[in-house]
Amino acid sequence: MIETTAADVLASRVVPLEITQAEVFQAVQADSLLSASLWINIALAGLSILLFVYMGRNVEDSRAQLIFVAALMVPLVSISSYTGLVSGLTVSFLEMPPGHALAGQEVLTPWGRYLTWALSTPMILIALGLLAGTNMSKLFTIVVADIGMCVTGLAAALTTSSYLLRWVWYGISCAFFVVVLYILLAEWAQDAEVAGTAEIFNTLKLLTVVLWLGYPIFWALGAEGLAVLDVAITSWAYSGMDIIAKYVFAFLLLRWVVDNERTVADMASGLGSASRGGAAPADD
Ligand code: RET
Repeated sequence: MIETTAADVLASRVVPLEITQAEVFQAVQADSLLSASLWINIALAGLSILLFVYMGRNVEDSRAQLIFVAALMVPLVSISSYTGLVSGLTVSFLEMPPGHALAGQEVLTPWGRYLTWALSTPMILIALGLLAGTNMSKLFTIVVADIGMCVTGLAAALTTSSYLLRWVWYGISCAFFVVVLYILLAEWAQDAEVAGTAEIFNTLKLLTVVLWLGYPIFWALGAEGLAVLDVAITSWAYSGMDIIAKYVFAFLLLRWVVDNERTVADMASGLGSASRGGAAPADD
């Protein structure tokens, strides 16, 4: 008589469907185009950290220091994010649901990206908001909407039960993104005029808006969406956009802050008094 133990059931039903972390790691390393897109970001994030610390060594104004800390967090989160991806820790092979172009196939899903965007993108926005002289309610709104965008984007990537629901999550994420774009383009652009930082703010705003629009486009075209582009090409698209949206962005911002520390220091203190609708300063 053949006895079936719990271990046999586990071995026959569960284990074959699971791919170990070591196998994911090997799969990532075996695709040289894919792994190069990750390693290059680890190297650039490391260099950016050293460069930004050096650039900020003499900054004394507290608002300027806060902008530096927020900007420095971007490559710090990034180096952790990409280390998670190359090691296979934050990458999974997920079976796509019926209706998807790759239905039934295991698609490499770098879900760690979307998770860590929930930490890095608020830092970018906090740095931009401080530059624009935002008030607290706009800063709170944009940061919450941004985290909402990243977390629902993560949900879109991880949903394997229904193809339709993947796109529902995608739609919710886009709705959050509209809030982010509105504050950047309408509210903060006006605040920056009042704060006297409009020129640099407008350059960084343009860079941010154009690049950030690329992320949902590549998600939709990549293997997780319509599967028009393959995994390695999509990964390079994200990595390329990351390089400009994070390291180049932060470098331009910090270089301006170092050269214009007085302007930053002279901005109204606190979050709000420089913007329309903020509390009026007392006369006495
Ligand atoms: C997703 C898919 C769902 C719809 C939308 C997205 C937007 C993502 C964005 C990401 C920006 C990331 C950056 C990372 C830097 O560390 C999640 C791709 C709207 C805008 C700038």
